[in-house]
Amino acid sequence: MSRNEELFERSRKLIPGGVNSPVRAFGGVGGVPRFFQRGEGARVFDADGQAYIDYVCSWGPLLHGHAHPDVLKAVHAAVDRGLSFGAPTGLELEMAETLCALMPSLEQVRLVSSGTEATMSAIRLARGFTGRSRILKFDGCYHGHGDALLVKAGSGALTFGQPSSGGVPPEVAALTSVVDYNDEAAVRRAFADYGNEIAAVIVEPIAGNMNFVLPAAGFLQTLRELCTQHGAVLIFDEVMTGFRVALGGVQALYGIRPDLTTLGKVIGGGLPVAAFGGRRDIMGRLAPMGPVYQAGTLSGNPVAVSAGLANLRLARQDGFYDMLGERTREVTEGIALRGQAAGFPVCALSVGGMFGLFFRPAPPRNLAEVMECDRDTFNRFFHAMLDEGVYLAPSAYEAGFVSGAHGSVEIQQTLAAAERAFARIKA
Ligand code: KE4
Repeated sequence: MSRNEELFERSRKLIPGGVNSPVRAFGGVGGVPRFFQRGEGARVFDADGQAYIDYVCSWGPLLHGHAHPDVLKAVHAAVDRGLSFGAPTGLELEMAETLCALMPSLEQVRLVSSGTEATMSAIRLARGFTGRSRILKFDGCYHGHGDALLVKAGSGALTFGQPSSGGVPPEVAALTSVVDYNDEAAVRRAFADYGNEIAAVIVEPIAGNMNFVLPAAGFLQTLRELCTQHGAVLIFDEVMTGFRVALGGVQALYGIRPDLTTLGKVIGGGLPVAAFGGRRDIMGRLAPMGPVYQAGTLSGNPVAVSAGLANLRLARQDGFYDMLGERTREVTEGIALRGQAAGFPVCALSVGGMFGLFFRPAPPRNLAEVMECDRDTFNRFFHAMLDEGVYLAPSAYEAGFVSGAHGSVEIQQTLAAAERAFARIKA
């Protein structure tokens, strides 16, 4: 029995599914999850000492790879000054100044400890600000596990084929309307039918929880116009895309100004930092200034914020995103070409350091088209790549990530591994 199998067997006795987050259990791909014990640059090392080139990057945060010396140095310096104070620190101010400088739609921002907290708080704030209750979200988008948003969520729930979660009261789910991503007509109908009830529209402006789906031309602009017209709050959930696809996130790429934005992952550099922010008149309704309560013992934790600040400093280096986008395109398009050459209908799409690999002839435009991907072939490819020392996201419904530590050596090794993997699954 391998060490991974032994650890998994023991973990399942004490931790539901043996994991602390469902997608890690390999339920979507089968087999034994790898228990990692060390990460270094573009690589992770499992309990058996096996090395993998990592295309999950902790689901996005590790923009510069594992254990980047600048990030570790910042964390060590912070740790030596104490772990937490439950009081304001200058580091949180520095993080607020950095986020507001990099993302102009953020007039004010509040730090929290997870993307779920960020979206849950943004929803409550939008409801408090508008005095309305209805939320509009998109099928296949995942915004964390807050009750109001676990209605046809993507990511883990989709992977397990249960698009809505147990334990969410029907009364709560009834307040969340779900329409297809990129379906402008459906959004217009929703606003025509109950526009004056809608507190907020929340959207992944590039969807990364039903693999990787781009907004259709004009889609985000339409959301912006309809929200403005009906007094609804437009929330861009950039927990995954923020500082991942571009320095200013998707909102910078498409020139759309949301009313609120949620952030996470990259801004914590691998430690628990997330945030929500936006229009001052909306943020001003938050306690202690206004009636909408939101709080957190470890919000703005100085050690975690130090990691995030170091991560963002590295991201501001000239040309970083051009380089990252180029490398991501090279590796993902290279994999797709090798799949096509082996006779598989594989295609790839990427923006910045985030990508999708699809076992279908063309990139999907919504959840229904994502579900047409050949999941069985993906799963066989996933395991063949794992055997070749390449760690892809363990689900056909997740996006992948490249870091600044993925250099030409890692890219060439990945492409050679893909060639062998396609040959193996073809046989
Ligand atoms: P967390 O609560 O997991 O920090 O963030 C929730 C969240 C919110 N919004 C978006 C757009 C997200 O992608 C996420 C979390 N993403 C998943 C990856 N599909 C995290 C991985 C996991 O659930 O283990």
